[in-house]
Amino acid sequence: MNQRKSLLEQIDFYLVTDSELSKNGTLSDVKCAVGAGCKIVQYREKNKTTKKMISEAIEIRKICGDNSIFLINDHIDVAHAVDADGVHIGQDDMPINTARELLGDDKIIGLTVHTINEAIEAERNGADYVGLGPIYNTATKKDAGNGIGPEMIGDVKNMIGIPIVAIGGINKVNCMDVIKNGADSLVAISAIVCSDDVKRETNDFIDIIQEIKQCSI
Ligand code: TZP
Ligand code: MG
Repeated sequence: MNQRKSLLEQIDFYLVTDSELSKNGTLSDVKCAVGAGCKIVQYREKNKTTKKMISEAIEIRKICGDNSIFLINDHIDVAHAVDADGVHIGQDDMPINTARELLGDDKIIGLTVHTINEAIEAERNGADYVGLGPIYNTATKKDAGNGIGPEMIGDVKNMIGIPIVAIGGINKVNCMDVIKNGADSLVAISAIVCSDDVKRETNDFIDIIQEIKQCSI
């Protein structure tokens, strides 16, 4: 396993950017989260030009450096252009085997799943991790559907061996249940990018996640 993929085993808090919700701007959010120890960053932009995404992604790649994994949401071309560590794609994006052919075996591919069967299929098709959600109802992604509940994390965990990243409606209170149910990592978009102090919030999430993981060893 290459060095970037082995870093995947250590992830706890996972930053997904959202420039439309961000209070202080995406680059500031990434700097603060990485400064707090966040080991994985996904650049997720829904309404920017490819040119703009490439210029921001180049900056984010520098901030992530050697310590944090840097992934691009959806845009395989942008990931390739900036030599990101990989991509995160959804069920309706490019098929995972096509993405793998384009990116090669060394790159990380995360796939969004909503059900046990999708998770099994994701692992079978070579995903390096799954993003499972929405765990709770969320206003951040309009078409996310209803929350599937934290118990689903355990059900999926029983069936696959790759890391599970939980997403959707997660905050500093309910994140405890998310980790207790077996998530390896979690995303909290609005709870982080809408806060006044992204570094402190990220730190808090990392502390809570680490504490619960320690208890369950
Ligand atoms: N995918 C499933 S839910 C979601 C995405 C991108 C949004 C999560 O945002 P929040 O603010 O953490 O609920
Ligand atoms: Mg997508």
